[in-house]
Amino acid sequence: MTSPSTEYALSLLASLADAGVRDVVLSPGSRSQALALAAAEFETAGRLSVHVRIDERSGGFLALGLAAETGVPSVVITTSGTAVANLHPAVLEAHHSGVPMIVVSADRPSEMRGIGSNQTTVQPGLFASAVGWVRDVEAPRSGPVDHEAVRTLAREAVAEALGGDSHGALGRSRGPVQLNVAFREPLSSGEQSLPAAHPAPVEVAPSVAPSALGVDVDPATLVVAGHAAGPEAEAAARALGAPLVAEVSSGARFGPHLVSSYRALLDDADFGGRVRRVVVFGHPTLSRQIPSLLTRGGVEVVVVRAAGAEAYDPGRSARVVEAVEVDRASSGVGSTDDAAHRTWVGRWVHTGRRLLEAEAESEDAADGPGADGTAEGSAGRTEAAEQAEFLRREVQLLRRPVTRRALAEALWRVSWPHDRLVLGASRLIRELDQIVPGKKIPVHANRGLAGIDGTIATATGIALASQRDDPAAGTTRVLVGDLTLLHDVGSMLLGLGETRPRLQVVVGNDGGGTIFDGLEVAATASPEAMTRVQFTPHEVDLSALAVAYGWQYVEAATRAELDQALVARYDGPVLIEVPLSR
Ligand SMILES: Cc1ncc(C[n+]2csc(CCOP(=O)(O)OP(=O)(O)O)c2C)c(N)n1
Ligand SMILES: [Mg+2]
Repeated sequence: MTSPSTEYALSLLASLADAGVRDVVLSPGSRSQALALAAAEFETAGRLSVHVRIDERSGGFLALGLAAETGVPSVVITTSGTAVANLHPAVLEAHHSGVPMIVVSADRPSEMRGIGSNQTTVQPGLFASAVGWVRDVEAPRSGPVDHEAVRTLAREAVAEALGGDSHGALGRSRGPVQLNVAFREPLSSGEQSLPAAHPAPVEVAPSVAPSALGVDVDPATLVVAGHAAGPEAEAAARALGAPLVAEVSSGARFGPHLVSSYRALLDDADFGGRVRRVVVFGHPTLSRQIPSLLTRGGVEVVVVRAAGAEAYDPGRSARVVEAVEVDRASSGVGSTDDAAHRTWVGRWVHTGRRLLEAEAESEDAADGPGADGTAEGSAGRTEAAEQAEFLRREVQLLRRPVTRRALAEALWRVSWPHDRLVLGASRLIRELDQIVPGKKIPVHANRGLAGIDGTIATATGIALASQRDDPAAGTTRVLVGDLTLLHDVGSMLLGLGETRPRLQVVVGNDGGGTIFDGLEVAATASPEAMTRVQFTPHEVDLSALAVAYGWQYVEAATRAELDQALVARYDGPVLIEVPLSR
């Protein structure tokens, strides 16, 4: 005997899979049992990938990572009550970073709401304005399921998560939606017969024409690529003849127009001071120089709407457009203008590069005796002696403790286009942003709200999706601070039967949140108070955590150990701890 709950759950999951959904994340619960058991059947039939997590907070961020990597809405199923609320951080991040996600929350039927029933609260609307579409579905009754109606509902959920309307036109940004489904007893039945597959993935396409942007040296133009700007930003910089300031997770940090050491240049009157027009792609969050430039008088700002819900417009005066098309017709590209463009771009690129090299040399020099390789008294030495001296210095360097800069450089150096790099919030992403050169590699980060939460789960989702979909996929490496790791340590829990990804969690452990040491108030506040309430010190044994969760563990205290740890082969996930000084 089957039950209306199970019939409905089967119809809903079949419809979501037909509409293009590939990943379902779920956590155990009673009210959601019909959905969970149906999901297991769809996985056995090869029609959905199912991921099980005990903690809905991990489940929510796992769904976010899966969707961030695939671009396809992931489904996350929860039981009723606080279980739903545990998705809130991931839902907010998805809203602000424009990642498509479908929350399917199981609920009590209407007759059990509002009377103090166990595990029952007001679930529809729980996420307030963070979800663009909410449906509260009445508990299925006995009798045949209206498959057509369920199919329409599922397609609508997918289209809305992708930022489209039911006609497939892109109307708003991508993001999370909520389908609240009530279930009445009996909550499921063991008998499951799967509806046939009728795949018809929902597709949405932009319906607006791109705005034209003239190619002129006057106004002097700069392209800014914030988080998730994508390669369009790099192409636009070339087409406009403009320097490119690209944050490390922009997906546009490459190409001949890329500017290194952009903070220093933006602060300089001779560079940043000359900018008269800025074209912004993505969501810049990593420096104070960019918002300050965008709010300066006399600077025209064009913002190409990014994936997240809010357009980035710190000066509240930008021209916000859906896309830009560079209008070459109005320019003299190829004639005198071209030389002017080359000069404008060339100064930024070359000066930026020189600044970066100078910084690297001064860090090397400050990095301990014998590090700078000064060739004092080298005159008259034999070539063999010089070579021996060089090797000695190299070995010394490799034995030296890892600095933040060395950590950032090492991670960037070992990552390739088939790998994934995920950057946690806090100091280390800024370190990378300041020093790593251009390289076309996939970099993820939760920059919608820049929370330190959910980073391990997000990275797990990225690793699982990339390694399933691409047989040549490499390693996913996530770089986090110690507090960021500890905040999401529960996401290291991979239950029996769950896929164990090729994931390296690289944790720069400085014993607390050193980002707060850089706050202005740190200069005058009581050091004890700063340590207690901002730095929040701890002495957690990270190797013991790794053991507890069944992960491999490596400590990489020197540069040689770090290089080795990053390229070693592991069977499953590994925690690589890098001690850093406060
Ligand atoms: C959920 C959440 N809570 C609090 C913060 C504020 N916050 C930003 S960075 C940070 C400390 C991070 O410390 P750690 O991960 O050790 O990095 P470090 O700065 O030491 O490199 C905190 C608490 C946040 N971004 N997100
Ligand atoms: Mg720290």
